[in-house]
Amino acid sequence: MSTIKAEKTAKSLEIPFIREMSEITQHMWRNGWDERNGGNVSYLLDEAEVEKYFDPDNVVRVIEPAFPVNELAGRYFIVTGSGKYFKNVLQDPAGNLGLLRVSKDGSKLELLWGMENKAKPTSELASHFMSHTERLKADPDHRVVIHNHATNVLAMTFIHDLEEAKFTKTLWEMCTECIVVFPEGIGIIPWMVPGSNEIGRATAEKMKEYRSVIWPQHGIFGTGTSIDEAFGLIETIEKAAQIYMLIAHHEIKRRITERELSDLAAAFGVTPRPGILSV
Ligand code: 2HA
Ligand code: ZN
Repeated sequence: MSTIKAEKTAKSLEIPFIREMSEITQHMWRNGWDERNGGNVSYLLDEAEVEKYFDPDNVVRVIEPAFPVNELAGRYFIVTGSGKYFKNVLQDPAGNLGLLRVSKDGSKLELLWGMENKAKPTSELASHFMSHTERLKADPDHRVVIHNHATNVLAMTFIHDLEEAKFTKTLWEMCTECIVVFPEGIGIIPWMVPGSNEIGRATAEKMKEYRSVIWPQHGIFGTGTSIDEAFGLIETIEKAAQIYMLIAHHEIKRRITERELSDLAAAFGVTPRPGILSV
């Protein structure tokens, strides 16, 4: 890397939201969840936070989205680039990430920083933006959508019933903390071609009720009010799926019972999704 490029990278990493995006993508890659260009992240930013570091009038490129984004008009996002490798974000944030604003009329994306060398926003932008729209309706503090190929979640979709209630119950039974972290359960869509508006709509439909959605034989979407929350949710689901994959072929001698799950929920003040536990 040239000295100028290294200095530019160091400077952009001083900006908190660029550092967060660069570090979380690196963590996911190290976890083995983002082989090659797998995975994408989008983070809704406060206008005031962006304006601390960037001139909102300095639009470097205008990008046409493949779908209307009226409901997010005027909002700022930092997103990963299409075809970009999570492995590389930390060493070159400006080449792998982009800071975008949805235009006032919702018809265009205005690039304010990054996506150098004509890079485009993530191929899953439809799923991200449509999910942001639904999650914001459910929770005004919502900010982050993360998609990755969490290994054991993916593996589990080959051997477990994909009915949401059954899948959720199994995950709750795998680790004591699960029912507390995702009492609303997990959404699951059918297998679909990724990168399309259709999968975006199906994912967002689930986001009305769930903060996480599984794409069978592909990966997971997790959302939250911060990078930590969205990532922590995926980590917890992936850990439960890992335990399932470790024990699935063994004789089970002890389970967390439905009564214990119910006691846990009561102790932590969460309401488990109705229709999953029978006590
Ligand atoms: O290429 O993970 O779903 C990024 C993806 C597509
Ligand atoms: Zn993917």
